[in-house]
Amino acid sequence: MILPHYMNQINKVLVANRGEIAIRIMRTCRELDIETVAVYSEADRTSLHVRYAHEAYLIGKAPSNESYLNIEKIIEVAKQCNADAIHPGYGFLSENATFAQRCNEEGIIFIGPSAEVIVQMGDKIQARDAMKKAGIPVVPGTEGSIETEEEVLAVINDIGLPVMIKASAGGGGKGMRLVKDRSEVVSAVRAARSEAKSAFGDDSVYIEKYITSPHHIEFQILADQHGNVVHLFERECSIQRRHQKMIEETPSPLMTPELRQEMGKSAVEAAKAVDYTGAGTIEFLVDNDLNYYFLEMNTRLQVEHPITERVTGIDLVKQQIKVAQGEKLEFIQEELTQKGHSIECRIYAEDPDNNFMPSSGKIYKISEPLGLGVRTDGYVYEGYEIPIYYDPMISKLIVWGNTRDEAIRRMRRALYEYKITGVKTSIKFMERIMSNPNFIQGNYDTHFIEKNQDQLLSMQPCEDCDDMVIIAAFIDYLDKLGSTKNDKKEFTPAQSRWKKIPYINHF
Ligand code: MV4
Repeated sequence: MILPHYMNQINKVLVANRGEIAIRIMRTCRELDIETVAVYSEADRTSLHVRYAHEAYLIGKAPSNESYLNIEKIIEVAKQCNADAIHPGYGFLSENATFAQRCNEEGIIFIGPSAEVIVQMGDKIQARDAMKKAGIPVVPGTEGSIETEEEVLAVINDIGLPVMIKASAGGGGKGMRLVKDRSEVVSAVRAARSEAKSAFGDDSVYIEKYITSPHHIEFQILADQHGNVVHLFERECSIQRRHQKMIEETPSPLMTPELRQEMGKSAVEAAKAVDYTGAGTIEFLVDNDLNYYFLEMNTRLQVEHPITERVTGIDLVKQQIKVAQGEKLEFIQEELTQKGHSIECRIYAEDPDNNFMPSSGKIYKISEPLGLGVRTDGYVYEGYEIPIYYDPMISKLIVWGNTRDEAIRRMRRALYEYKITGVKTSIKFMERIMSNPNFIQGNYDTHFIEKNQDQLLSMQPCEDCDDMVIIAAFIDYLDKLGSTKNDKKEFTPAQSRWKKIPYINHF
């Protein structure tokens, strides 16, 4: 397509990331006839994103601060290979304002929002104040940061206990302390401050009323450079463990059409209030009475974006690229609908039966699910050794169904088909969640994993049966191979007793 002169056509994108998201971004680039450039660390020489890209450049040693976080090295590669734009993916430099700024200075399009809005939303106190000014509901609490113990006690007099002390530079649960009693104030503030200081180099903190058992519901938004903003509905992200999301779904089982409309309107207003551009997410806490409160804004493409893509039919990476090169959004709010139901399970290389310990090693066999309504976004292959340096998430399994019930059944079927040997994975833990009565009823909040841990962590005696069946079949296959010269010996399929035993995931 030929763009008007004032727009910058993107012809080559450098993807400043690795793993599944690097490949996810490059897939859309290929569909748009955009050339792709991979960067990789010494630990990623054999990674799939390197092979998938049109060009690939080594940028440093395995630790991310010597490679995927090396701003100047990445900019240097982008200039050398004439990339028009950089897509940062999620994590690494995706919410780094300095990086966005450096791209601008070098005339490289940063596929994301402005450096200014990254700074503003990265500071939770500033974000909160901006949203409050714009009339978006925020959790009752302080305006600005708090300095003294007296200030904290005065706020507690005002809003009551319990409260949360939160780091302004925080997010994802770091630098956060719950205060249930006035006697805990001093130690909680001190702990939050020192954690924030060492993690972010900024020890400012603020206070919010503690919302008991909230839902974490976020809205996807898209904004162009011409003032148009739409939302692409919600994602229910309450199923998490230690601030690590495990399962996301859309629509949220908690949502009503009225609440969706109201929260969607708030999400669009939030984006407009800060002149946001690109794809972003407005996170809300929703309490049991369906009151909702702005929590944080994520200024990046998120891990869980595929479920939104599946129900809206919109390629979010394609839209990011289009608005980054100055195009107008090609749809209005009224044209967007949610069709059916989508669920994502994050597959981690970790052992759910050993306190979710990361499980590194070589992938021996992998067989991914296929069939109607199934998508996997991954990057590992047989023989690949998962590096210890990065996130243990190895793939995302995304399903779609006409109804929530159909989506859950399809997810159970797809998890059953998913076979990975060589490393431990969270697949069987996901199977248990998909069979949990509370999950099936849509009856869950951010405390789901703790509340259901007895059922979720109990080892089902027959869960390993499928592995046994595979081993039996493999032995049988070897036996068959060894007897090919003897044509008379017939191949008899392995008979499994284990298959006859009913177990939780037999449906
Ligand atoms: C809260 C909260 C309750 N009340 N704030 C955790 C991550 C950080 N981004 C904000 N978090 C929370 N903030 C108030 N005022 C409960 C949480 C929280 C949580 C939020 C979203 C998803 C999972 C969570 C798990 C525990 C606590």
